[in-house]
Amino acid sequence: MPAPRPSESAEAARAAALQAEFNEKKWVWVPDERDGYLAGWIHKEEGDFGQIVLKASGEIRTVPLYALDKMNPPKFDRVDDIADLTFLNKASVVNNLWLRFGSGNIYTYSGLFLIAINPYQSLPLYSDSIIQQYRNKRRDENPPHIFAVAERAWVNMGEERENQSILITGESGAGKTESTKKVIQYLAAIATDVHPSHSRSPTIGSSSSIAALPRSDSFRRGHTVSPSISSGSGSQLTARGRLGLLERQILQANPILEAFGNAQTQRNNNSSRFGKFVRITFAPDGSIAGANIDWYLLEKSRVVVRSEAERSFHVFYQLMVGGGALKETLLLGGGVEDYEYLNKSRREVDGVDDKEEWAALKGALDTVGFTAAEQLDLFRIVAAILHIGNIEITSARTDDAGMPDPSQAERVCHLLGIPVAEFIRAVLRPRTLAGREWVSQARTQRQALEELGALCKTLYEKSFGAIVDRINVALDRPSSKSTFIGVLDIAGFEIFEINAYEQLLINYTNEKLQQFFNHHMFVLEQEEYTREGIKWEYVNFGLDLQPTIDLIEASGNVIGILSCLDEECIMPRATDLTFTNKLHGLWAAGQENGHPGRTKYQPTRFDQGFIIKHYAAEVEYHTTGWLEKNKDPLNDNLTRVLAASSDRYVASLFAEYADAPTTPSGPGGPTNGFAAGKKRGIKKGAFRTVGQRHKEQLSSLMSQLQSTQPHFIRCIVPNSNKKPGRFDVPLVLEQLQCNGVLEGVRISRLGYPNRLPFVEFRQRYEVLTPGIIPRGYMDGREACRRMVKALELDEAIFKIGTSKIFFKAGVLAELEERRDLHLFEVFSRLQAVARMWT
Ligand code: AD9
Ligand code: MG
Repeated sequence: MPAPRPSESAEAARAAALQAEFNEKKWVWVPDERDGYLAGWIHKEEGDFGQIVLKASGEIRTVPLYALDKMNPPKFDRVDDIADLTFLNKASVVNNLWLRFGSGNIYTYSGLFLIAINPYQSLPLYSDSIIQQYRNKRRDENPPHIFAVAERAWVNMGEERENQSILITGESGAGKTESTKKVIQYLAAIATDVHPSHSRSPTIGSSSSIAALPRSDSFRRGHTVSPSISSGSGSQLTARGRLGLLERQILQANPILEAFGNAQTQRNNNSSRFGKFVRITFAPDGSIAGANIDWYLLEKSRVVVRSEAERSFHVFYQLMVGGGALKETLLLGGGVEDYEYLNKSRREVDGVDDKEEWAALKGALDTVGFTAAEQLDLFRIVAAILHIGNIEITSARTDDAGMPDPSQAERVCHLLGIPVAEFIRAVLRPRTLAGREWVSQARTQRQALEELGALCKTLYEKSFGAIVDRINVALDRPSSKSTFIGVLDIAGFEIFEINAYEQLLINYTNEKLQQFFNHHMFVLEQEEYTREGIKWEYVNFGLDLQPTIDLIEASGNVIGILSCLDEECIMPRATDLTFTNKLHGLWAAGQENGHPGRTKYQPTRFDQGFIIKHYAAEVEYHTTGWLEKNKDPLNDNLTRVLAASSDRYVASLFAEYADAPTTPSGPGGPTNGFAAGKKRGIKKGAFRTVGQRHKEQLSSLMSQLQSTQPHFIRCIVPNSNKKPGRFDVPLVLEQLQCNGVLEGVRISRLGYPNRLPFVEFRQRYEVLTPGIIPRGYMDGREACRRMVKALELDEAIFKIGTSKIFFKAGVLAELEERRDLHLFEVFSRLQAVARMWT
């Protein structure tokens, strides 16, 4: 055996010294309100309590023993994969992330997860040479990285001809969208790299096409806290023209989506206010064949209201600042301050030039292939919304709403291609059924304003949907031979001060995604154990989450929360309160008839609401406004006017209402388009509730995901100030709980989380069993068997497979300690010998 190099032996000595110091005391993690956990050692144990000396301060604390977590030996510091820790507890998980983050490693594996911590600064991690470093490499050949995940998806797709998905979740501002861009950047680079001839761009040919790839906007701006708004991705690319048209179009779809779907919020200057699933399809030769985008839950209410510190969607400001002559066509005089829907809250974002972003948006629309007329359609809707916001509604005699100056409505109607008189009537005096008579019913000022707000939300959402459809027309080239890699960028679990219907839908989504993860992990574990010929008897932990899911989505014999809400939406005189009481009643009945979700529900005692036990936490929901939020918000007087618009685009947005009944109707009063649709059996799809639509979309997403090999990325916000270098332990812990990383750790502990190939086990621990393994060749399995016997390990804490040995949590720590003790003795003896010679 070659003698170790000096640096190696120095390193080994340092490690041994650390371990020796570690062995002197019983190290533990002590929970601490401010810092999460503090390192300390047990000074004394008395009954159920321990006296702990804190390492940093020397302070002594008395802590119940159950609250303490064991510390991993120093050998495990900064491990690439948290699953390799021998003590798998919350404190060790977060400590490892903290240590790594402190040394510039924002990526860490935790079993099947890649954890990505937002660095809030430009790190040199995404260059051309880094892409090359990850090409054709296995996960364990490189430090953890998002490129390694993309690489694996790509390789698996090629080798197994199986679709892949990459599921990215996290809190707002955690870096999901940046991560999505990096995955797509990597895939576009390698697909072009592998098949440069495929690209249709004439300038292609250089093998280093990666050099032309976009950096994230924040990097381009070279500023940590600066928001990354749409333009960056791809604009450099276009300028250099290295990639083929299709690849450029795919990358340029993003700035369009971000202009219309992102906004500045308190947590993120470029916050996505919708979820998306982007599938990149590949031809059998590995070249990009097309792409397709699905979207979820656009926060359309933002066009009307938002907190004072936030903005509406970027496009409004871009158009107002950059629109130039187009503004005249759209009758937009003045500036942002002149529009009610923009001037009540923040107007600018630090470091963002809306004019520049406007140019980037126009460039992206051109690249993707939106014609001038199509672009005008989109901006006409944006302008119409601004004009609607400026319509003045007054309260005249009695309580009736009035519109003293119709000129504003005229502008709106001009842009939307609808007759002014009908529009005004639909807003101020819609016709409704009273008994058997059709009558015009006057609206109050508030009702009329709400109707206008609802109109803007619907217009915006429908137009957003049309934009995505149009992008798909440009990019989607389905073919039976292609396979895809889908990237899901969707908001993670949310627990706010007040949790509303939106939170229920997003948390329901995350519950399903977590179940998908648990199930996937279960299947993989089972496969591994079967491969290794090991018996195990766990229950499928994929099923753990089913009761909560049933509670929310069940329909048919037993009904869940969403169906209950749907039913209540067609009941005359129903209110949020009657809905809540009905839910409570269902739950009470469920206790008797055994509703699968009964243990996961609880009525709240004082507020109008209920509590759901999610995997992440118990969340209290307030049901105020749920009926309205779930219903079609527009009265059908208005939708019919819009469906009959002389403008082709506007009419197409409302086409589903075109064959709605010719008379406004419904038993429930003025705003019951939904009820009317239900009652009269209007063509399917016309009046789906928000809950129904989401349930269907989610189920379609889930079945797509189930046909893929999934990869999981969890993004983490390290602090609430968007600052580099700060790591707030309690904040990170909360996220690890909500995003399923700790759930993954929990289920891995049910099995034998640490596994070593026979060779590795023998190499490291053979020193502890001298003379047990004879010289010369010995079968790895047999060697392991002899070693564990000599080590006197309890049968219950290990399993020997066909190529690996599996351990329960904590066993490796003990072996490390024994190994160190042994090496220390050997070392002392050697030193004694050395002294004799000098
Ligand atoms: V939201 O739910 O859409 O509000 P995301 O998408 O999770 O949120 P986003 O990707 O937009 O967050 O990241 C927020 C900001 O963090 C970016 O604008 C960057 O300034 C910053 N960021 C995120 N990831 C990285 C990174 N890998 N390197 C540098 C980053 N900066
Ligand atoms: Mg985002």
